[in-house]
Amino acid sequence: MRAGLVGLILILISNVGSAAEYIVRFRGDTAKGIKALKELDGFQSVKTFIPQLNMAVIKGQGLPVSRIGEKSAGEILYIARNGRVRLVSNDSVPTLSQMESEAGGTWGIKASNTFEAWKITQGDRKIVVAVSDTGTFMKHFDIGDNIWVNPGEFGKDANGKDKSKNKIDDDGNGYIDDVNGYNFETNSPSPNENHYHGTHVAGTIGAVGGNKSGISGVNWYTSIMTVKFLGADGSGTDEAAIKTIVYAADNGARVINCSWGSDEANPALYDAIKYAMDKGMLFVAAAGNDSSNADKTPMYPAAYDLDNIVSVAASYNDKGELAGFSNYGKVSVDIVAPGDTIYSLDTPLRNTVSKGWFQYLSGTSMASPHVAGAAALMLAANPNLKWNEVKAILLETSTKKTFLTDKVSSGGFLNVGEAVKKAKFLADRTH
Ligand SMILES: [Ca+2]
Ligand SMILES: [Ca+2]
Ligand SMILES: [Ca+2]
Repeated sequence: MRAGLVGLILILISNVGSAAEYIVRFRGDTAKGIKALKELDGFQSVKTFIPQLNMAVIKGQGLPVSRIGEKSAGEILYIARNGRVRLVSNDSVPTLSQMESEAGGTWGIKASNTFEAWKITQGDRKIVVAVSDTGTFMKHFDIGDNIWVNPGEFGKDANGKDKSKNKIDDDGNGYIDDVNGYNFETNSPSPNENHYHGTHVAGTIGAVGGNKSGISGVNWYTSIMTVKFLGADGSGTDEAAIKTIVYAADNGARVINCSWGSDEANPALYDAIKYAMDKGMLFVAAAGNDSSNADKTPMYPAAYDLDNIVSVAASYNDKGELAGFSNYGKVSVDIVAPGDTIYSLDTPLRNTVSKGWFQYLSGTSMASPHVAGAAALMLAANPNLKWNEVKAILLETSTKKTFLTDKVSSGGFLNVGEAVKKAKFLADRTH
């Protein structure tokens, strides 16, 4: 009896002490917003600010959380939970015996008619694609040349020091030494991989082509900006996810790939994607691996109702038939792309069974980068396209399948060749 009572008291005490994190959006003036925060029951402290979105991340307890679209009339527009999201690849046993050849392409590259696109363009390093994920294994021989280099953090400073290591924010973007992107998991400059998911995604978009080794991504040449926030366990906070999106939009990415999500809608994350839309960035997202109709059981961010989002379902074959794990949805999912048993880059230094340079993974996580890669290739063919034109062409040129009519809004399977042809046609017509 006594021991039980002591246990109960301890539980009560620990509940009193447990603070949660929230993301708050202010109406306008930050000082007024903070004053309003201090009057809130349950508010404890401000942790950090996201100035581009007029947001603060705060600590508190039992604060009222708003849904998307709900805004108060006061200084605090809304309060969101600082929840967590997870990557959406399935656990799979890597198969390393088979090396899919570079010139022959991986099955996903072939099935999505990418060879036709390569007759027009093989990509362009001027086009920057952000990968918001677990990081990129920078030392992989088949990605190194396609890693984004921030021109403002590259070369020598006035004192002859390497700008990428001088501990100075040379380009004044708020981040010190962010030469290849940024690590929002640890708040440090190096977005190097500590998992394997992000490197695999980056490889599908832009593993170096034409180097006669490994594979080719959808783009032989591109610039991968790595914005890391998912950790070694494959999860990360909404706060850090938001920061990856804002960073990418602010620093020149035309496209971002987000192969992660959660079932909880978050108005702050929604607003970050809207901010990216206003900056002209296309947001390509994995539809989710719950075998669900996402119109009824959504996964976010893919299912947010925002025009710059392309939500991607996964196919397991070259006909474009849906993989059993893939989410679908006539309204909220847009297109199908290869996403089962996809061969791409691995991280040899990770401490697991594989330790190889390449591996197979499955998931809508793997389908999404085929579409993000296609968008980058279209922009290489026609850099003047706006995000809404890129999206419209991707959906319109997809190969229509009757069995996909009720599954995704386009009713089609990604056709990179036709999409790039259309992009090039529009470029030629306007010049
Ligand atoms: Ca900087
Ligand atoms: Ca620097
Ligand atoms: Ca290669």
